Amino acid sequence: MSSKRHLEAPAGEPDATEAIKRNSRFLRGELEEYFADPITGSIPLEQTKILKFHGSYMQDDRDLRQERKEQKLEPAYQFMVRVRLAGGTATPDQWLTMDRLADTYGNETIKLTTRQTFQLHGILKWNMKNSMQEMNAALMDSIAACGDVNRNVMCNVQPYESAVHDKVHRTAQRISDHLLPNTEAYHEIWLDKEKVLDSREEEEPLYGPVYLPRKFKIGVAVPPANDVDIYSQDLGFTAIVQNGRLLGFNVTVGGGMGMTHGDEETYPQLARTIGFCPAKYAEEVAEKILTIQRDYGNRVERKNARFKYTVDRLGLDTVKEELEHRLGWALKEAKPVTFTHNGDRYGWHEFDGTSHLTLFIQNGRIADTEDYKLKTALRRIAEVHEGDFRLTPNQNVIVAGVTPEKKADIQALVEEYGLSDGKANSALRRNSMACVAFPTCGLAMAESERYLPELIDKLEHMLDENGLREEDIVIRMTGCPNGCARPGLGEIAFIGKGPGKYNLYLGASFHGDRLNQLYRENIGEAEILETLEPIFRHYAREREEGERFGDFVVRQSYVEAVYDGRTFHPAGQA
Ligand code: SRM
Ligand code: SF4
Repeated sequence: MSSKRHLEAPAGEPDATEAIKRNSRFLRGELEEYFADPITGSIPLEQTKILKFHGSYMQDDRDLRQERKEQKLEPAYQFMVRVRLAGGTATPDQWLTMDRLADTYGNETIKLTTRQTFQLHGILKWNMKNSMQEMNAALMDSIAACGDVNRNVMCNVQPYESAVHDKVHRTAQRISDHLLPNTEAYHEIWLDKEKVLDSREEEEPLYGPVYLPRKFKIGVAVPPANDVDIYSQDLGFTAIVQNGRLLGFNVTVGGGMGMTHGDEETYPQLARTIGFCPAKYAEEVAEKILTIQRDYGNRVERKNARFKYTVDRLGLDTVKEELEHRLGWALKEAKPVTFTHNGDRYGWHEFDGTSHLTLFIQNGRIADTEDYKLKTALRRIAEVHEGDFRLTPNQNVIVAGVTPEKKADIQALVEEYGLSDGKANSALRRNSMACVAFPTCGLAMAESERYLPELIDKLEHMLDENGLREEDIVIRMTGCPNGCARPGLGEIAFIGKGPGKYNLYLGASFHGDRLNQLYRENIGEAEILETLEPIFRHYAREREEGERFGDFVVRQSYVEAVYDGRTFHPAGQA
């Protein structure tokens, strides 16, 4: 697309992924052939890059890696599938489908993700097609859930709270639909749809033949809730509501969480506000911003290919000018916005004659254990529930739209299975989030989902001793610096460095508009506890009225405040 501005994408030899995308015949590759090949449980590396656009990753069980190597067996290859679920809404029937697929083809667990969707892990190659087809029968697919395209659009999760919330939710769904790739590849490969005679005749009007330089993420917030962490999104829409009417959205660009340890050219970044658009133009703004990234994003260096780097390279004013040029109209001045939290509201809430129950799901993992039958309990709720399920950006679930007739049945199941509405937990645990990491994530350097609950047990003792059990503090952990649990926005955050070792970051704001900063590098559990104990004590003693933990550690100079990711120090340069 041509532009009158002198904008350029970085010059140089394109990253190898660009050729793979270009030659994939609009995301077909040789997936069909390789998934039909019975000789191995894997597919070639090059094909895995195309598979991502179909919402799936090839993985292996890392707990078994060494043992299988010693036995001279190939790794325990398996596939993860991520569903496309704009705004995190699922019907009871869809819930029951995921529950069944997890048992039939997966590892008997469902993962609720930090972007409000379902993942299944542990699917063997031979079961992929059935899994996709059965999901499709329940009106779910995984198109564009991963890959260099627009991903799952996140949205504030209380659509029943008011008519405006519902309207905003529908906007998020429309943006998601509008930015879907056009290719029929998914339907041909997984659903046996008749083949397009010549895929060269297919078109991707929005994306073009090489799609985006990198993944692209959109979130829609309704203040005062910043549950979607709007400043972590490539593109954000913050609803502006006046007298119960949706006026439009403040538009924010260039957020992101990923970085590489020790590499100053990578950093988490906060999205910045460029203006306001009337509600009816949200899809158009999303489309034009996406095409700016398509045209000027970095296709040479993948580690700098996210939109946040494009924004920082071109400059905010230039991006805004280019957007307005493509729109043919100017954004208005942004409206003032106040966020008060980025977490979930647990327990029962009533709106509009129906009830909504937010349940705490530790790190989003739905599984049955000997003493906590969470998966069974949610299945039984889905069997009687007539409303829907809302997956939250904090890996929790809302049993939403419960009719007065069904409320007692659902509450009885909550009690029978001892389900947690979060309130019995410490406030720290209620505000915790950890990414998947081991054993399925191929990029994990340290444990996360399997370790954070245990670490919180120990931190809770300290909080109890200091009278801080009910103090909401946002704590996040990831097994590597890619940032899947948005750790840059944790008041306390741990980022995996190696087995049992983490970098400790402090000082993000409670409501998600300030990044944290490296405080200690490469420390194990004993040092983590030793480091945090005196800070908790100090906080209990000297905090000001209502002062948040993140604000306190900045005021007390434990760390500097970070409002621009370019002043964030990756590990090694603290
Ligand atoms: Fe993520 C890669 C899991 C949200 C940044 N992420 C991965 C992969 C697919 C590992 C891989 O590439 O092989 C992980 C699969 C683990 C597994 O076994 O399931 C993975 N990411 C997740 C999920 C499931 C974490 C969770 O516990 O919920 C989240 C799925 C979201 C979804 O439903 O779409 C998830 N990932 C995020 C977020 C948070 C967000 O988007 O709000 C981020 C940071 C925000 C951002 O993108 O800036 C995130 N994931 C990454 C990155 C780093 C991207 C970058 O800019 O450098 C990678 C690695 C990559 O892309 O190369 C990654
Ligand atoms: Fe894997 Fe790293 Fe993402 Fe955690 S943050 S799921 S370890 S890629």
